[in-house]
Amino acid sequence: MRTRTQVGIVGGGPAGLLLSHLLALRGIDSVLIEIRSREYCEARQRAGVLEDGSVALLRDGGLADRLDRQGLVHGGIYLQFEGQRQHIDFRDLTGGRTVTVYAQTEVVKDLIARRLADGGAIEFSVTDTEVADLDTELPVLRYTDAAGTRHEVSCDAIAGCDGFHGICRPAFPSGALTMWERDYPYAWLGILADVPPSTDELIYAHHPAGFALHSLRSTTVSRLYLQVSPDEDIAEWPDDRIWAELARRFELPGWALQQGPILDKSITPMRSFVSAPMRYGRLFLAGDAAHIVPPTGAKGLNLALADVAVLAPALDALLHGDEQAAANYSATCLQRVWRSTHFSWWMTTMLHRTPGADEMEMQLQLSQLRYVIGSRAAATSLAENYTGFPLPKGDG
Ligand code: RFL
Ligand code: PHB
Repeated sequence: MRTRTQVGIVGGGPAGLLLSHLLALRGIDSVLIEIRSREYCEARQRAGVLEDGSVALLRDGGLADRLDRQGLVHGGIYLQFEGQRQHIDFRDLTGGRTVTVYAQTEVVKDLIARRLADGGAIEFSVTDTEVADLDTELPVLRYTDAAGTRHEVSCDAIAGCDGFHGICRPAFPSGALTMWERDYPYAWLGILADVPPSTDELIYAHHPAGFALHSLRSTTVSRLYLQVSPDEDIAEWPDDRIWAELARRFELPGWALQQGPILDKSITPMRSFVSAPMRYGRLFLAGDAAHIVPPTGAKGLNLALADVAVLAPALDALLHGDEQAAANYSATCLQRVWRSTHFSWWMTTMLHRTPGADEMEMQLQLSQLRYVIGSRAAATSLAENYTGFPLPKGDG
């Protein structure tokens, strides 16, 4: 079946879903295709921290009813090392900036519900997705829908929001992309637990046995992470072992980690990756399709949202004959991408134990952690990067 739309969107994660909504607000039609089912997309456990800029973007888009009611505003984080837990006060250091704890699952649920309520075209559970004719003015999106019908959609532009393993980045002609990549020799074992958080704000813990993070999803559900080896077998981690290891890495006199039923358990590899440019002809990449950060700085979701905040007005202008914002799209986004890539790498290498590293790594990390706690300038640098920089202004 042959059809026509203005923007074809590949991928129904936060980037693709928000883009389809921002375009709709500008009166631009899109078709969004997603290989997974709606249920799968809504249940996939990932990030949990939104920068103020991301919250404002969702609020300005009329998407924050539940976020404003259920999101938990945090004015800082704790850094734990050498047996002490130290607070970094974002509000004080940055003139009032905060972050909001609101799970990516909830952002995705809100976006899907809104698009469907507005009559938006989202096709879940598609197969055999292809993009073609990218350097023409009418690129093509092909897919087979859940009922088995093959579709060919002519588009004015295609947005590749299909994550790191998607088809859009590999559709760039060979030689069109430069890629930078770093794999880290550790992974995160993450759990979701049906237990109230044992902390009011996130705890990032440096420990000789490896990094640990205490995050949360609500006042009744906790999210915790342990540094493990990238080839770790999750079967080797029964619940008791996970709780014992978390208790060890967060240990503090007079404080106890509350335990509860584990609802979800998974291992995530850690990678830094940037590909540039984020555009080839009429194909534009956004979010994890173009860049990956290790989760230590809580930047992945925020970067994905920031990309599409730039892309929506750029596509609007392009569709109205003005090429300038589309020409600037990649360079505009990459500024933020590289800042977040550096910050995420810095947080990651300051807090994790490299397997086989000598004692010097530990001493350098502890010196840096003491500096962050002891110097207002160093703490401010962490705070302003963590809470995020203002989004570039859209041009219309
Ligand atoms: P997403 O969320 O990966 O969405 C991409 C969507 O594209 C679909 N897709 C396709 N659809 C159609 N055709 C194809 N050929 C397709 N190929 C793929 C996928 O099914 C998916 O629905 O990318 P997006 O929108 O750019 O959003 C980015 C964020 O999801 C991501 O940056 C963060 O979640 C990263 N991340 C984390 N970030 C944090 O800040 N804190 C975390 O704790 C955290 N945990 C994670 C994460 C990323 C993970 N992945 C990608 C391995 C845990 C995991 C497991
Ligand atoms: C999370 O809540 O999943 C989370 C929070 C902060 C991070 C990474 C993940 O740095």
